Amino acid sequence: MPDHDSQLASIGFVDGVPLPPPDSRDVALDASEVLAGLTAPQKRLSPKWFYDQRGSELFDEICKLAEYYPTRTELAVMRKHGAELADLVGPRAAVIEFGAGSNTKVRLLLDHLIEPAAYVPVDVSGEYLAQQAEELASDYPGVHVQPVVADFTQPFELPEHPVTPETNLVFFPGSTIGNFTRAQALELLEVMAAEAKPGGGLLIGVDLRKDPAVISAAYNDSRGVTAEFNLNVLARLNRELGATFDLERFRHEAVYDEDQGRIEMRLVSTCAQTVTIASVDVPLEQDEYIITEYSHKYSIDEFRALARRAGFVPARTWVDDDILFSVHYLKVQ
Ligand code: AVJ
Repeated sequence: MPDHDSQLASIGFVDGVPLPPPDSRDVALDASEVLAGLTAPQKRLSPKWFYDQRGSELFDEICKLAEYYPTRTELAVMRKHGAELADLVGPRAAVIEFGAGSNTKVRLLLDHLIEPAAYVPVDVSGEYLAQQAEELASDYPGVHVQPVVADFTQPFELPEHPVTPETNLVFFPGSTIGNFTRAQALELLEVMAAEAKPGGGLLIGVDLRKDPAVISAAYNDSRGVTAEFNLNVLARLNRELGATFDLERFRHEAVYDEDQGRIEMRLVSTCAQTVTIASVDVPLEQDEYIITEYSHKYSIDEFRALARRAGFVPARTWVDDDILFSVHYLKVQ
């Protein structure tokens, strides 16, 4: 039974004083999922656990790095082609965002769309979702904002709207699709096609295959922010699960596999050691690593072919002048 203070804290108040708004899209740690990953033959941790308060701040720092091109390039592409996109989508769309990400991107989208009818952010993190939704609702009074707390990798029910939208536009920016393997990405695209419904569409940001040196630099920045972001997940396991990771005994590594078209982020054990997590001893050999994230890269044709298999018809793809990043608009017929 939670005490009075923690009950209040969970609804955003301590001693009657409102807590500062959460600025992390925190996904709670699941001890059994953590342990399953760390006791598997190839040790792994899910990238969804990166984004505690500190991790979210570090990710914002990453987005400002000279070497990390995806965020600013995607925004520039959306800004440049927003009017054309709005014409293609048509009026009174319901925007269904998979994951409540940065408000900046959905604002840019809503600013371009013709009389957008609704905004439905879907995320597992209810608190962050509610805060983002509230901000948007007050700035876009004409848009019916209705957050849905759900795991978007599984089919979910769309809410009823007071105004029937003309069309559904699923929105999945940021190349978050890259976190999923190609097989998982296909499944997720199938869920998106089902949510968009015939006549609807998908607007998705996808990082492109390119010179491996450019990709490597984006995940091995000279200031070491990505390394700190990666290592931060261990600090979080220590704090929240009482784990005994010594951050000095792990180093960040990000390797680009050109054949697979993906970055593999790792935490490498610099010596033979044993870490305890929730009373379970986990031995690590020297140079053994934990995979913390995949970031898949696609060619334009490769992504379109994958989307076709999920039931989409590619309508338009926009890229920047340097062909670093792609934004696809795909339709369900
Ligand atoms: C948020 C998954 C798109 O893969 O580039 C950035 C996360 N990890 N630097 C990416 C990330 C390390 C990012 N995504």
